Amino acid sequence: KAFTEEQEALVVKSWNSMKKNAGELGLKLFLRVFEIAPTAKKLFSFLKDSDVPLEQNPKLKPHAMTVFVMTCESAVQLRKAGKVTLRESNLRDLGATHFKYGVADEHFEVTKYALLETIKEAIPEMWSLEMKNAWGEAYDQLAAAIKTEMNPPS
Ligand code: HEM
Ligand code: ISQ
Repeated sequence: KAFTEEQEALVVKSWNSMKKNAGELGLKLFLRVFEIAPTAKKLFSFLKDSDVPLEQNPKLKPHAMTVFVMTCESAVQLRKAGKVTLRESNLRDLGATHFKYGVADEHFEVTKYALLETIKEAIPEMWSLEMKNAWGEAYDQLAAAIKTEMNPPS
């Protein structure tokens, strides 16, 4: 499935209007994921061993933004190269990390749903089916790339 220039533009345009609130949105994304899948909290080392409330965890915001930023980058790469082009080593590390912490396919589904809902609520006036599909496709391709590297380390 080809990723079009229009789709890239939809992702980049909406991200540009969201990124000033990136920390806030990232936090919302996390909370939404844990609302749907409370047990996913246990996957994150910095949440498992922490006494401070989730919203005050200093590691959360920078961490939470990565999914937004990387999905946006994925959209740009998909249009330019037709595939997700993280550096080979980075992709391998990402796969290894997610494998190590026990991330499952269902977690990727929940996170996709939460990501799309978070964007919709952040920019209701910009939201459209086309935008949903563009972010969804960029996320799917990125997730697929990570999953292919989710194997026991060799
Ligand atoms: C760590 C990105 C999906 C759970 C990370 C890191 C990045 C990242 C950049 C940091 C890697 C490192 O520290 O070496 C992404 C992207 C995703 C995705 C782009 C989807 C396209 C998921 C999903 C889950 C998940 C679906 C489960 C709900 C984790 C966990 C860690 C992690 C548990 C390790 C946190 C720790 O250090 O304790 N992810 N992730 N990720 N991610 Fe994801
Ligand atoms: C998965 N990996 C890294 C960061 C995340 C933030 C929110 C939801 C899922 C995530």
